Amino acid sequence: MGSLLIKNGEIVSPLDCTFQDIYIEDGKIAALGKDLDVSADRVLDAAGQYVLPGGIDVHTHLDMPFMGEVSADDFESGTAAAMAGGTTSIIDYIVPGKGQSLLEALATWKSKAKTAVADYGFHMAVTWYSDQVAREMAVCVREEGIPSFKAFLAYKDAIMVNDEELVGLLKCSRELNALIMAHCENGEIVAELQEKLFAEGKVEPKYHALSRPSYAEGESAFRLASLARAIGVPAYFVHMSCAESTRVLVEARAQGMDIYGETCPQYLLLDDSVYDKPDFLGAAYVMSPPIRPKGHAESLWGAIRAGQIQVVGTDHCPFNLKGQKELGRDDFRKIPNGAAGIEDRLKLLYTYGVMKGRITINQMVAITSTNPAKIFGMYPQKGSITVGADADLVIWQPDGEGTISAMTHYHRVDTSIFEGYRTVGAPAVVIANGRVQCEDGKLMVEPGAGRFIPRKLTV
Ligand code: DUC
Ligand code: ZN
Ligand code: ZN
Ligand code: ZN
Repeated sequence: MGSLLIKNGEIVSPLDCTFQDIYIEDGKIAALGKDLDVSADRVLDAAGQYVLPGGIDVHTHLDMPFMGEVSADDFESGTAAAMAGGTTSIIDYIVPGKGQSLLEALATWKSKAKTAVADYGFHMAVTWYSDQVAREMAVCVREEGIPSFKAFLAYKDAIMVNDEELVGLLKCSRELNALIMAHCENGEIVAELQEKLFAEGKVEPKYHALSRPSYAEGESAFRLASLARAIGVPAYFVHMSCAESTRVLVEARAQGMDIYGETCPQYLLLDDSVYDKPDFLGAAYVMSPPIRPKGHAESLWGAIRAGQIQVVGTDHCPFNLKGQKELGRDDFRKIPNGAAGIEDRLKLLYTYGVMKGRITINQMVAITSTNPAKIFGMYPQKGSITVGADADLVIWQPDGEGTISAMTHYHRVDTSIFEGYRTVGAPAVVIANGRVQCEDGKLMVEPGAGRFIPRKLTV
């Protein structure tokens, strides 16, 4: 593998910005310093640009069977879109069916991931609980490099776990030193409201949102925090969307609990008026949790600024409007839940976070790369620009405007929930494991080049 020298860039970490050159050899950062006197196979001049640690998206669903469909991006197209947007590593969810062996599901996901162009890890969803599940969780942690497990507290009669199962899971995580993450929405409340609305003839996409109120997220977040507290383990709220779960998070942390929070760009930037779009276009925004009424996003931004929410992922889970979402034309309950975002995350956070003064560029690096690497056991190999770390880097061009559109994105899906959104700044060069993967918007990725990242928790 060749060597690479990045000169004159402004390196951004969660704590500071420094002007240093970066010398890369054999896929790793080999030297850092002012005016490095080394020769390299290629020299990139990053004057006037930032150098960020490669983005890490710890919430993706690639090639995932869900609600009778399969998410539209597979590991190749999904990780290629990620690279184009400056995200060089992902953690994807393995979702076994109820009663299915976790290790059997793991084998399926290993084979799906063979075409990944970016490095990837796995979280394991636990959709049922038994002694067998506990034994297989131990194998995941000790032999497979998978120390994080997700419980769905929604999707009743499908993948939801009840409180007894959740308690089993939390106790098992204590023994294994693993992290339990949860999709917090009360599945009983959702099922009740779905049935009521549908019986009243309310079938359009907007009723998806009305069947999943923010109080159902708050309840479920409080329940998870309380159970984790009783059992004495940390916990992680995935895709937080509202003020209620934010309050739970802030309060639990104030009481000394190890609880972490994640949100996504759609909850920071959109409001529920998206469901009023004509011609079934609201279906593109059908995801869970749903997009919230105005006001909730400000709580999320505040919590990010205060360091209470540590991670912004995407919950990238695209479904085409044609042929997939439209299966729910007469029944919002049948619209496959999810949307794309893996390619857009950094641009959106830079434009609507950093440029709008809501967060600093250092905070952007923290929530998109360093914090996820630390929380999920990939640091400092990932998420840091230090000697010895993987050379996953983004040379970020701070100006230059663009527009997000399904016509031009690399996501393999026919709609964008950020259609028409103006962006400022973009990744000029994306480097993963020392190789240039994307330059000026042109991808140079190699299917199968992505490597599995075995993880071990340290925080
Ligand atoms: N929510 C979604 O919108 N899609 C995938 C799974 C989830 O929890
Ligand atoms: Zn979820
Ligand atoms: Zn998800
Ligand atoms: Zn897009």
